[in-house]
Amino acid sequence: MLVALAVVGVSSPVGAARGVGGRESAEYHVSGVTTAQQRSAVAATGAAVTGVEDSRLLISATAREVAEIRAMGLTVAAEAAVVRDLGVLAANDFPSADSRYHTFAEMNAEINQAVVDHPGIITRRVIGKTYQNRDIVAVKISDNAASDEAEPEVLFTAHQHAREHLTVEMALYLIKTMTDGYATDSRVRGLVDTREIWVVPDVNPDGGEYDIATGAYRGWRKNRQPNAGTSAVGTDLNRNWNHKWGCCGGSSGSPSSETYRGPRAASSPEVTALQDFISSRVVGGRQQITTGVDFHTYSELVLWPYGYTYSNTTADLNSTDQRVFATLGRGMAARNGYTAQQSSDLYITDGSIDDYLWGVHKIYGYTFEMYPASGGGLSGFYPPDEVIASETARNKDALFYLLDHADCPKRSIGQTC
Ligand code: LU0
Ligand code: CA
Ligand code: CA
Ligand code: CA
Ligand code: ZN
Repeated sequence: MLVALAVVGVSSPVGAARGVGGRESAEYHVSGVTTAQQRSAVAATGAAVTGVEDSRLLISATAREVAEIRAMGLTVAAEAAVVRDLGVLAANDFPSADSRYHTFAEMNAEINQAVVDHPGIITRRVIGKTYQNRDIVAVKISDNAASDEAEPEVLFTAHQHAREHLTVEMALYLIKTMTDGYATDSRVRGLVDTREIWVVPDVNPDGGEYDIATGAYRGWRKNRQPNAGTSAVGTDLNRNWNHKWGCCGGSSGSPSSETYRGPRAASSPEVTALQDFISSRVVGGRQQITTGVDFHTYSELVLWPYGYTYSNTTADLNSTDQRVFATLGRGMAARNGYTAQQSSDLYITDGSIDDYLWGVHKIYGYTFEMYPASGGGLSGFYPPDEVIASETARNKDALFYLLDHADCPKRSIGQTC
């Protein structure tokens, strides 16, 4: 899938060893390279090795270097699109064993199909653009979806972290369940008729596509926004939100860190788009969104704010609020088998979405850390696609329980609204 990019330095590389952003080199892949000796020989031409796959090398090379590599008997082919940071955007796809995961294009196709199949109860809008100019898509599911009705609104977001691909599948499962189920499932119909359900299935498509661009997983976490004065790319979106940003040692000020918070709150276009969208749901002085879940992997946890402090309560999160958070959180965990806890019980974070949702908008926002419970470092981020169906459906009752309470979260502790 070719992705149109509005950033500078997009090349038209087919066959041409023409520079990107003033460079003499262009991007290629070399096939049939399996040994260290072969890789060294390629590198000895002066080509820069930018990625190693099973039997392919990704390189930046001049025309002369390409000719030398071909003279060794190796096959060299141009990559179809290149961004200025060398992130390869051609041939983006999951490894074939994981083909049930959705690429950004496949995700959009699925969303568009849901809109075609279920006019009236689902609408799609673009709420902003990523750094690399991809659409940040929000869908709304409700009866009379095109109208802003006086119904409690619920926000589901996924994929702030690039390598957490299972979360996109979670969002797509939710969309499918609420639309395909509308005609036949009375519980679904009851929720869709009485709530306005927002789903943002991919907050960080730049990072997600980058993670799969070489055909092997990169383990990427952040977005793909460059940082001034360094070659280190990316901001951790879940440290970039504008509440207690950078306050408390729960993020890094170093661009090379996986938890880099960015140069200022909401410095990333992705977080800015989401914050603006959430703020736009203040109608008549009242925030319409009452509850939400931001999906991550992994550890099988249900987390609630605050993340910036170990305190259970603060001046703006009183003991009643805390009881509601804990009760709904435990109620969800009882339904999906996760472990429920305050976010900071895991570790201190600052600038997270949940802290923003409560701190700024008084939205009961949760984080789900999905399957697996544990998984040995990076591999836990890449469960086989065989688990998608069970590990997304696993959350249905928990999410329905939250949706049930969206009109009055305090009902969970026996209070009226
Ligand atoms: O952002 C994160 O560090 C999350 C946990 C917080 C929401 C508390 N963990 S993750 O990055 O592994 N998904
Ligand atoms: Ca598989
Ligand atoms: Ca409605
Ligand atoms: Ca509304
Ligand atoms: Zn995450």
